[in-house]
Amino acid sequence: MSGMHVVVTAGHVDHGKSALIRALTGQEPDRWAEERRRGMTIDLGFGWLNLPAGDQMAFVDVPGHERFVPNMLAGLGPVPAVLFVVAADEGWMPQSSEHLAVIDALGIGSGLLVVTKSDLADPAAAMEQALSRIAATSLGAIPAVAVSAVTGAGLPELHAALDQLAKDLPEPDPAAPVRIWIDRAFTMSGSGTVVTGTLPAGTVHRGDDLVLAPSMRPVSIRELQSLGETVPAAVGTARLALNLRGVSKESVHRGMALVQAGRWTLADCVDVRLRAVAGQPAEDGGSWSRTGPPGEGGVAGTLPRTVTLHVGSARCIARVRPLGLDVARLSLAEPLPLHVGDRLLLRDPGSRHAGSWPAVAGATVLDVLPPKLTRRGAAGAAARLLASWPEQPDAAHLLARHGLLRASALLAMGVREHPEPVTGEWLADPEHWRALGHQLGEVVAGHAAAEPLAAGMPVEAARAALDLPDRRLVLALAQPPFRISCGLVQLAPAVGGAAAGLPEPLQAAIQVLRADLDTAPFASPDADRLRKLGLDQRSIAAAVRAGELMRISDQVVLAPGADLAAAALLADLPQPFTAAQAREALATTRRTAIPLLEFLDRAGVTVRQPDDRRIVRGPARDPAEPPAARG
Ligand SMILES: Nc1nc2c(ncn2[C@@H]2O[C@H](COP(=O)(O)OP(=O)(O)OP(=O)(O)O)[C@@H](O)[C@H]2O)c(=O)[nH]1
Ligand SMILES: [Mg+2]
Repeated sequence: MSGMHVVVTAGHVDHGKSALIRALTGQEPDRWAEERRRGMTIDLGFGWLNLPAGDQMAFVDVPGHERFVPNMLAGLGPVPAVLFVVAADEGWMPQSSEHLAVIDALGIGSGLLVVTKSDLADPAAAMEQALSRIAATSLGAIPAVAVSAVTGAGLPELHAALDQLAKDLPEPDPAAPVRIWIDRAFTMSGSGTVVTGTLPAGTVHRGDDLVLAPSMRPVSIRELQSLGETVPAAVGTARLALNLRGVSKESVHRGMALVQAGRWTLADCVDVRLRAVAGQPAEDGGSWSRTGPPGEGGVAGTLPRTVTLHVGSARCIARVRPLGLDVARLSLAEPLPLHVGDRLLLRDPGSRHAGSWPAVAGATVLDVLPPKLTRRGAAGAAARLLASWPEQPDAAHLLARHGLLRASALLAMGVREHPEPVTGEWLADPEHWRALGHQLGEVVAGHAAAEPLAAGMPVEAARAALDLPDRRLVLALAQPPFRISCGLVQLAPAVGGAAAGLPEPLQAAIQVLRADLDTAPFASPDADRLRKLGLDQRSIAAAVRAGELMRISDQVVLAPGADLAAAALLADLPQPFTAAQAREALATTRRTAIPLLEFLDRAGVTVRQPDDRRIVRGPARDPAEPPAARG
């Protein structure tokens, strides 16, 4: 099925891109009479050939003239490999720089340099110059071939180089979600609306249902053509013409995309990492300095407030809100089907005047559904978090930011792998989930204190109090000591013992605390937590008397037996040990560690030495009788 590759041309106006495609394929990339009359490409052209090794290579030919930059961008956007063309007689020119900057911004990593018009001038100088410019970009070191479209010199070498390029191209995932950026839409008599585009990865079949972004109306593929042949299915990479059912020609145009339902997020706000782009040398006389190299100010500060955003064959206006040095939030004038990890091109729309070309920056999408930045300091916190993310965030990154996500939402963000759901299709960040469990304890105990006669807190009230999007999350959070009964979150009745004599709300609060201390035995609750659980000094004293809590100091209460557990852990430290070592061994803070050590000193379990270090005394160090086994 596969064995097709798609390559896009790039290079200065008149440098021989279209002539090269003509020479390679025998097909005419300049489809319009006007293009042929003016000897200049205006819109995208196409052609394809059979490679020596049997694969097929399709070409998208872009215009080099500055006036048609949007068409050039629509061509370069969706294609994974380039044929970079420089004419031997003219050498490197302004649009060479511009196209290279676009390639670098989009992160295109595969290609070939073709120095054309080798019949007019020695190609060596142009080749050397071009290769050194290209080396500094995402293309890196690429092979180069000199050709003449007129004499045919170099064409066999070019065929061989294209064959090698095809072999070196990464194999796209046939199971990847489908997104076809539309580059042409037209009607064909008898068959209705036809669109063309590049399928970079994934598989489409005749009869498949897709949705048309951004309207997200469903369309179905009536017929599928690839390189002029009707085919039952196509696997990326492929050039495709799709005959669509369910859509009129008027409602489809370049920049829209056919996407697989449920697999893409229609985003109108994205957080991105910005990158300055190579290949923008000052001697070319352009306005590149606006985005410049990444100086101390970062890229974000150098961008205009409003940019033109390009992705695939689409473009739209976006407002830029810098969050940090190289992280920004973009608000899109029109929504686009995006994934995290997508590469965007940002241009300064203000610099479109004669003699210069637009400043360019690259951006990588980090979040397609970024949370609102309402709290004070939220922008700075977002920038710090996002700065630590890789170019391709995974489920753990996104969950750390969003706390809770449905698996389907994560899939639509472009992330297939995810942890086990906490309930249904809900995924949770582990730390956030623990904090929610904590919070549930507080609201349920608070409810019990406020309404001592109630049998429990209604699940819906708990959901609202925790601001959870689904009541099933409350059910999943209600682990022991909680339980759900008759739509109420209840604390399981205390298991007999001394606590049974305590008032119910106090029992409830103690159970919550003890559940906390079961998982983190030396994380003593702070004043705020005690207050939220409705525990004042009197009720704590009652709990201590009942043997439910252990008072270590005025500020520190732990579960009974915490002192012995601490002694056991401290006995395993190299003796003597410092307070900091003790704090670490107990996984707690100074607020708890110091009073606990002083408590142990007073109890004679530890001995404080003149240098402030301590040793665990006597039997605690006897391996035959570990202290944990006592009491
Ligand atoms: N002598 C010579 N002329 C060439 C060669 N390749 C292209 N040309 C001529 O250069 C001119 C421009 O060629 P095109 O192929 O239209 O250039 P292009 O890069 O497609 O130009 P745009 O699409 O407008 O950016 C035409 O007159 C071609 O005949 C070559 O190898 N040798
Ligand atoms: Mg051309």
